[in-house]
Amino acid sequence: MKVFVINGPNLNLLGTREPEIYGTETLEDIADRCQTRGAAYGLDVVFLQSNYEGEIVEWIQEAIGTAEAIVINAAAYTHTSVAIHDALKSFAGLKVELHISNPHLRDAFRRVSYVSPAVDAVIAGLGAGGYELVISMLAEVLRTT
Ligand code: CA2
Repeated sequence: MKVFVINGPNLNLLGTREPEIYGTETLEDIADRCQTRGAAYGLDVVFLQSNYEGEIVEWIQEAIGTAEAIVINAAAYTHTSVAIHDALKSFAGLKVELHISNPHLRDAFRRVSYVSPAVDAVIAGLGAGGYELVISMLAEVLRTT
């Protein structure tokens, strides 16, 4: 079974700036941890990052018919993107919105999510470790449904 983990703009900078918010791990570290955790459950984790909204929409479309689940940290597009919302609505598998920080504890503009109404579950505020936790959770849900 395949899981797409899709990351939005600026997440390629993880581990280089703002460690007090986003921690010290790089996105590559997180990808490695997700793939190792996924492999332990027999899940093929496809880990992706783009700074471009259209590329993210295309990956969501690619997941249709290819993947059982999508984990998405749409980063700033979370708070703006109707295109990503619409693409997620077209994916019938399991969908989880993920944030490293808890956007509700931050700027007012981060309290709106266009992703949340299009997904099954939201995880936020658990740091980079949240990614691995979501992989384990998905493995469990996929095993039992
Ligand atoms: O907490 C999260 O995961 C966010 O999705 C991160 C986004 C932010 O716009 C969301 O409100 C919450 C920002 C990602 C930017 O990542 C950086 C990482 C290191 C240095 C600078 C930016």
